[in-house]
Amino acid sequence: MKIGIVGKPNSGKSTFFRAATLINAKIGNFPFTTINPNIGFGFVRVECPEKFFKVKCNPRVGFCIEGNRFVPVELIDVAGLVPGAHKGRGMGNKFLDDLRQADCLIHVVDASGTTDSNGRECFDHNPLEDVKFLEDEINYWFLSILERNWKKINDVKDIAKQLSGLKVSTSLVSETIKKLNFTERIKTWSYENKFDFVKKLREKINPIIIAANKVDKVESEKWIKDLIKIGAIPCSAEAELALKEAEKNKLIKYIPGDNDFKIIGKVTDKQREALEKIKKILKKFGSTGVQEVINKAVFDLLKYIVVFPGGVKKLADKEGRVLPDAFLMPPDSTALDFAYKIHEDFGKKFISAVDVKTKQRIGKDYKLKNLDVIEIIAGR
Ligand SMILES: Nc1nc2c(ncn2[C@@H]2O[C@H](COP(=O)(O)OP(=O)(O)O)[C@@H](O)[C@H]2O)c(=O)[nH]1
Ligand SMILES: [Mg+2]
Repeated sequence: MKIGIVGKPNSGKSTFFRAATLINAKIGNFPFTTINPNIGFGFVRVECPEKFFKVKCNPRVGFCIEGNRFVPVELIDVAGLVPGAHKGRGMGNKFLDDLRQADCLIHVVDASGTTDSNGRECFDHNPLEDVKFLEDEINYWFLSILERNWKKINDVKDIAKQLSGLKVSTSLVSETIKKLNFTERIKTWSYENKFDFVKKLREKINPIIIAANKVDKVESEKWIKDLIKIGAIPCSAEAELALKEAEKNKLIKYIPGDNDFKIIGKVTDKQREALEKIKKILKKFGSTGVQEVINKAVFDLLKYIVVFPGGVKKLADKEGRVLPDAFLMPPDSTALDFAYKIHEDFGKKFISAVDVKTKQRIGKDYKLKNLDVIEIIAGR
């Protein structure tokens, strides 16, 4: 699972990325740290089944705080995007190449309207323009691939072939055409048809969630309602980063995504004042928004679920780790898919499975639910 963090310069992408990937090294085990400055691991937060089983888990990856399990997802801090990127302006082509890898995008928008389209400081820039601009930029990039190769394109298969680098399959092309009520005789398509087609396709392969960032700034009050109306999540990446750092320095107790924190260390007057300000943001919006954005991206946009391997007799692995693993599974995954995810041999030699919470036997076609704990029974 890879999530790209995108947006114009100075919207707060890197701050969001740092806030999301900063973890207290002392929390549990963590084999991977930041891969490089722009790629790292953030986390989705779910209720850990340790509560249900009344045990204490011991994650191999990610971590768990008071029954809140944090499961890693890869984040990419994509270079800033300026208008005209699809024509190669700025870091255009590099940007669009990064997109190829992402399952979905978090669009960090400056909701305070104090940066213009190119990322320069200004007054009163409408953030809704940024939303449209980013979508257009990607849509036009898709379109330019089609247009460039249009002479070679005769049917649905050819479209898929030209867009295969973007993980577009023939069936997805057909499905999209059907949704639009277009003819599969694509040579008859107008320019507008082509644009509508790539737009629909893009929504499927690069879905976008909007983080309405910098809500701690008063200027955001003018825009935030309209942003929420289009589904954006109010967010203060700077507040989340400050809380994570304070937590790391043992000044506060804070669980990422919570609507509150507790001061537990010696803080200066200045620190207390800053923390009080953040507290107000938490009260106003329910959280800093950073965790919510990541959770919404994975669970609402991509409709993934978290599934845990475990056994009816034993929830621990050979090393005695309780509920050591948590896997993100795509929508409609079955028990058999999960067996393959754990180990190819489990998949090949699958006999049956057990829902460990209910102790019910389930077959290979059983559709997994979020937070299922599943035991796979496989032959030798
Ligand atoms: N007030 C406020 N400033 C922020 C927030 N997030 C980022 N910034 C500031 O916006 C500027 C640009 O942030 P940065 O993360 O470098 O943006 P990027 O160019 O999109 O990576 C920096 O001065 C940040 O401190 C936020 O939530 N609130
Ligand atoms: Mg940056």
